[in-house]
Amino acid sequence: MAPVVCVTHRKDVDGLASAAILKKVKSAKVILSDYEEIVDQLRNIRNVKELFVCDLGTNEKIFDEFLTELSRIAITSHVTYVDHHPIKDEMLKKISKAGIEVIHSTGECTSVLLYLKFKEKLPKAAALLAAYGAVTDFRDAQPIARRIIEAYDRQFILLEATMLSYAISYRGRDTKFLLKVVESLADMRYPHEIVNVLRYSRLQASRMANLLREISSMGRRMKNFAYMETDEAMTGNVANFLTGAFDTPVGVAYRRKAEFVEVSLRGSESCKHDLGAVIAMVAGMLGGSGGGHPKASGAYIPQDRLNDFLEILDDKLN
Ligand SMILES: [Mn+2]
Repeated sequence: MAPVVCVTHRKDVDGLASAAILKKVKSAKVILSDYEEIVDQLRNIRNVKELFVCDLGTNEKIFDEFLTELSRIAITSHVTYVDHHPIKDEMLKKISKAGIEVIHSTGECTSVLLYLKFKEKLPKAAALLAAYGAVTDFRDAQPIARRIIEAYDRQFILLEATMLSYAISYRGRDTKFLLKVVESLADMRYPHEIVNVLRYSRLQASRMANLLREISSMGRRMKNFAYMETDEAMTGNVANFLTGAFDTPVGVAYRRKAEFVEVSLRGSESCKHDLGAVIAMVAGMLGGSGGGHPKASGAYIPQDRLNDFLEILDDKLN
């Protein structure tokens, strides 16, 4: 096992940019992860000098095992947990108490937090990595991210970050591609220069365009939100489109998987609810699990409770 390991969120630019920063500063070996994989992956980690866990919020369902594994690794290694997802104070305290270094803020995104920590050891261009993460995580108006972005051409950053985000959406399960992206970012290559990023981002753009055409005919409306079933992995985007197409404060998109449905919620500016808190409660009531941010959250709901889910959610969003 490599001396320094970084376990990071596979699904978005912030996670990959965080990994690239650690690859640059620490030559970290990168393990791509998500909420379903994380505990098993941590279980297999031993004999490392340092471990970084990045951009992976935890939830009630996995927290105990998550903490057990981090604590085990922390006995012999320096473990750092870097994240920006909302988390209960008591959970953060438990992580700290286990001897784990915690870098957490709900303001700035993970790549910005890591950039700040290692700024002295990074080339100047690494600020762009933090900027990409901030833009695609909607954290670009935060004070530090804003200052970083101001120093560059804003449109260049938006273009590069979005291109990367689209390519990742298109090939989100292609670990080989994602690791190549991390490596190239660590070499300070711009996203448009990375193999296949341009091509995949264009394909993703066509997919988005088709989806936009589809949404107004396939979406449905409850009293307090619009919803739609989709085969697309990008349920978050579909949820977002729904708020626009139906002019509702909340959009809900779901995708069927084995015995559950994967649900994404997105809130528009006019959404007055904390969607992370609402979905955690509703999912819990139905034997599923969920959580996230006030305007972007997600859940797993047992398939046979889908109709109940829609009804209860409509009620809670009233
Ligand atoms: Mn993030």
